[in-house]
Amino acid sequence: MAEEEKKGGFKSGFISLIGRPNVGKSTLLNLLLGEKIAIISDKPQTTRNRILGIKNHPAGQIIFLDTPGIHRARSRLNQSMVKVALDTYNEVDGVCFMIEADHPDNEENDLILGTLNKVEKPVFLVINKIDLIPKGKLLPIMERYSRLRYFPQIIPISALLGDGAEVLMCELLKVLPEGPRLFPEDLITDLPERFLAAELIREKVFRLTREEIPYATAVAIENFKEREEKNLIVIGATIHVERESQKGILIGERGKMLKEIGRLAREEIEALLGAKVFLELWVKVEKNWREDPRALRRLGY
Ligand SMILES: Nc1nc2c(ncn2[C@@H]2O[C@H](COP(=O)(O)OP(=O)(O)OP(=O)(O)O)[C@@H](O)[C@H]2O)c(=O)[nH]1
Ligand SMILES: [Mg+2]
Repeated sequence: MAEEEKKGGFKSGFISLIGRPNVGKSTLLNLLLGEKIAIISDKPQTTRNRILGIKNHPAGQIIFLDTPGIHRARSRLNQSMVKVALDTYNEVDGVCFMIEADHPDNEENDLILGTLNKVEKPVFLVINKIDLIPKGKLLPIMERYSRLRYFPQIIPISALLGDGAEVLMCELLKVLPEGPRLFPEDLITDLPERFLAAELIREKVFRLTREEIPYATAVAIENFKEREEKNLIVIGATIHVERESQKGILIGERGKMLKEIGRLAREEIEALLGAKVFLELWVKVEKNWREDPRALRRLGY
C-alpha cells in the first residue's frame, strides 16, 4: 500500500462521463489519464462501449467510465450504445454531464437532463470546448444550466488544450468515498489489448471514410499471437460492413484504402503495446449486422 493510502483520507470510486455524441468525453478521458485508451473522431457516435480508465491521483484513485454519446437511438446498435451509457448511472459515485460551450442548447442535452433526474449521486456540469468561445459567453451558459437542475460544481474545461483537468479532478475527489485503491496502481484500464487494437482499427475507419461507412463498420480480432522471442505481435482482424459497395470503398482502388487503415492502425498499436506488430486486415460483408441481436453480441455490442 502506498504511503498516502496508509495516512487515511485516501479516496476511491467511480465517475461516469456522460454527454451527447461528440462533446469530447473520450478526449477528456485520455487527457485525465495522460494516455490514449479511448478512440476519438470528429464524427458523432464514435464510442460504442464503456471504456474504463484508472487515474491514480495523489489524493485518490478515480475510475472513469467513458460512455457512448446519448442520442435518440434508432438501430439496435445505437440502442445498445445508449443503454451502456445509462447503465453506468447505477454503478458510479458521481456523474460528469458534459456539454459543449459552442452549442450548449439542444434537444439531446434536454434528453440527458431528463435521464439524470433519477440520479441521486452528485452530477457535475462540465462545459467543454471553452477554447471555441469568447470568455463572455461562458457565464450565461452557467447561469442557464444552474436553473435547470442542481450541480455541486460547474467546471469549464478544454479537453483539447488541457485546461481545467486538475480542477475537475480535485472537485471529483471531494465527493468520492474514502477507501483504498480498487485497481492495482500500474493498471490504466481493464480492457484487453485485443479490444484496444480493434478500436484503433475502427478509429482509422472513422478518420478515413465518410457518410454511412464508419457507422456500418465493426472490427473483430480473429487472431492475436505474441512471438516473444522476436518482440512481435501478429494480429489478424476482420472489418465487418453491411454492403458490398461499402466493402469496395473500404478496400479502395488496388487495396489502397485498406492499406492506409492498416498502416495508421499498426503504428498506434505498436506504440500502445510496445512491440512490433504485423497486422493483417480482411473486409467482410455481414448484411444488417446493426439490427441483428446475435451479430451484435458476437461483435461485442
Ligand atoms: N476545440 C475543441 N475540440 C475538442 C475539445 N474536446 C474534444 N474536441 C474535439 O471534439 C471531437 C469529438 O471528440 P470525442 O472525444 O471523440 O467526443 P466524444 O464525446 O467521446 O464522442 P462520442 O464517442 O461520439 O460520444 C474531436 O474532434 C475532438 O478533437 C475541446 O476542448 N476543444
Ligand atoms: Mg467517445
